[in-house]
Amino acid sequence: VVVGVRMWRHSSENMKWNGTGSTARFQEIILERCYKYTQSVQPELRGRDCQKIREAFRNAFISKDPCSATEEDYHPLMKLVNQMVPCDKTVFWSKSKELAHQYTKVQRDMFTLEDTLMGYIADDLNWCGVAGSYEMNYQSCPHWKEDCSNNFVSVFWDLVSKRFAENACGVVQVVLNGSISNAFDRKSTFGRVEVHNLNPMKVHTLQAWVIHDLGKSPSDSCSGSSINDLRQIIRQRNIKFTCQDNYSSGKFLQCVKKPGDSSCR
Ligand code: N1C
Repeated sequence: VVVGVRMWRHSSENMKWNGTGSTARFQEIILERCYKYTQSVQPELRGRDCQKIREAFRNAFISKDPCSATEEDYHPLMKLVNQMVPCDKTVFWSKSKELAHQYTKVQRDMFTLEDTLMGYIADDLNWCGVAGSYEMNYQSCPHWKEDCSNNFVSVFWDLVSKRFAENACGVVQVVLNGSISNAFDRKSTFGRVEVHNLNPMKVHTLQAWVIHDLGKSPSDSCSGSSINDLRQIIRQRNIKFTCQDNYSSGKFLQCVKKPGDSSCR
């Protein structure tokens, strides 16, 4: 009976959050991705110690209150990874992740955040611990809206997005989704974090590409009010702004995937 009560208490403790739990095999995935990235994706990072990176990642959140994450928790991890992207090669995106990734896959020298080691390792994963325990919580993690915004996953993406933007230089690009009503959203990570952390001393121009999904009617464009918001914010920051609708190489990528579409002929 005692054992039963304990187990029940244990699992109810882990079920308390409203978000999805940690990704199964989180630790192994981190290590596998780190090896793959440093050995074959960007061999320039060959010197990075993946065991140490995994340990620093784990130490950032293990045994801590899952709703009290701070940037400082991730500083040891950031120090270990520390990667620069060459000027003119940064690609931001918002609500257009797949397209942006297709683009950098073909245009091998361009980088989205997921083409850097930190983004590559964490992409699509979920993680949280349990206060005072060395376990991860695979049952549930804090939901950003329903539980707390200072959870470890949100704080991680805000921090790495901020650093990614701070480090950008030259001409930088953003792929925006013209099939939604606000291609630029002030509340997105791009609008809330990245735009405000571009360094005008280093970033000359922001080039926006507004891409519509094939078959969907366009809902926003360079002349729409959301892009106008972005234009104003960027110009106020003394950075040049350009915008192009249905950028032809983005179009090309869509057509490679869906060659039968009428707009591809
Ligand atoms: O909120 P968003 O898009 O505008 O964020 C995208 C923007 C990109 O330019 C990236 O540099 O911010 C960076 N970024 C990621 O790279 C990333 N990978 C995975 C931000 N968030 C990222 N995620 C997860 O997707 C994360 O959980 C975050 O909350 C979502 C944001 O996706 P979005 O709204 O399409």
